[in-house]
Amino acid sequence: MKGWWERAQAVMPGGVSSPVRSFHGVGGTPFAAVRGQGAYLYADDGRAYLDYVMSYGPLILGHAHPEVIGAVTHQAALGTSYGAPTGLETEMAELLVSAYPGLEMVRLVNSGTEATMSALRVARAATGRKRVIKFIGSYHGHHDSLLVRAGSGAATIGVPDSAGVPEEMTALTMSLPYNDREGLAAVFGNLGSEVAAVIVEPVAGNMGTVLPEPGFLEDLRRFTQAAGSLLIFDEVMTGFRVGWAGAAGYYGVRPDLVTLAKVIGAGLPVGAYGGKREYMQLVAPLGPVYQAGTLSGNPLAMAGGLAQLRAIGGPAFYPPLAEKTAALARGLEERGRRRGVAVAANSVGGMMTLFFADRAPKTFAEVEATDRGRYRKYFHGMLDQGIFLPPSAFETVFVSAAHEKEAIEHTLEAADTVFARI
Ligand code: KE4
Repeated sequence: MKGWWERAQAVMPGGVSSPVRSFHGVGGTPFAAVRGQGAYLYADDGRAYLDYVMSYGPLILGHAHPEVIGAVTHQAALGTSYGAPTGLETEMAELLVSAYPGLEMVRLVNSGTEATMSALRVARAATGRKRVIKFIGSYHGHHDSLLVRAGSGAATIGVPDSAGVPEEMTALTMSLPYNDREGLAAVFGNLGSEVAAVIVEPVAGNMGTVLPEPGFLEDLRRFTQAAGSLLIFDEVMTGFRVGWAGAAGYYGVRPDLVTLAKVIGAGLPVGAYGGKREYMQLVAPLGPVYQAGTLSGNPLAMAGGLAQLRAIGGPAFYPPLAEKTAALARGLEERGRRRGVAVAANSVGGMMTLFFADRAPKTFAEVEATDRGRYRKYFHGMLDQGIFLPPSAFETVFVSAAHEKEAIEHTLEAADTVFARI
């Protein structure tokens, strides 16, 4: 589409429907995508990119997986939305309950933002408390309470605390450094009885991939339990990405509430929040916590998500994906260091990030201290070689089942060329 970027910028803020897509974090002009197939994304100028953004997480089987497309196409012919309960959403809810540790009841919504916003409301209603704790550099969607010292696009464009959010809305939100076990102990020592919930990305993915230090998640479980606060695992990104039972299953720590999205919708708008029955029974129409959505449980999203989850099939899908992802991470580290470039990677399940630093960051402050100028050069060097990485040092690389070993090898060779000149 000739002059599409000028036209887009004329009628949409930054020309995009979500800020990170604007390349604001790396400079340059984004391409317009027209088709996805397997591990490849096709631009309107005909270029094919080996894709490691993968719609920021949902496409764990790759673009346009035949079973997903078949299910969505079939469902579309039956209608796009009914405004009435469907068997599809029950099947989705039953699948999530069967897969996720401690999940007894779930509500489907249309995005990760809706899921975390609603989970927070349930936690505040369940405890009768107001304060919440989040972690600096984590992103839980763009609702007021949690758009505080946020990661992802907010950090990318330098607005971790958004304009337009009254301080009254964030006064009840405390932010701690990720992995800060001492800080956590201190806050719970002083204010534990006032804390409604801690919301955490059990693997941080919105400051690049940052892993929980041993004991961090266990401390969160222990402190919240002792204080009568709820522990919310925001698994919008890690759910069905690091394992069939999410990060809760992977690390063996069970939250009170969990939020999911991305993979469970296979690229269609979806989110979910849920947990113990005692909490979810507070949600309307059963209880006093109001939450609703015109398109919640949408049949197309349910059909696509169910097809993807059924094609994944269960826990056995993840070890090969994790090994492929770890091989990419190790290979990038080896080639960067061989070229004298300080690089370090974090990787778990089908997600990873290469940081331009001597060692892999454990907090947002350490991510901020990485060489983001070099990341920009790396991003564009790889893009010139037909490899599309996240256009921000605060995002995560997603590997899918469609990324063959040859594609990983090609990526490593391309990176070697780029490391040699940045
Ligand atoms: P959405 O409202 O974008 O569906 O989900 C918000 C959200 C909540 N929790 C976690 C852990 C998330 O990673 C996200 C969204 N992830 C970003 C990627 N870093 C979305 C990309 C974008 O904003 O365009």
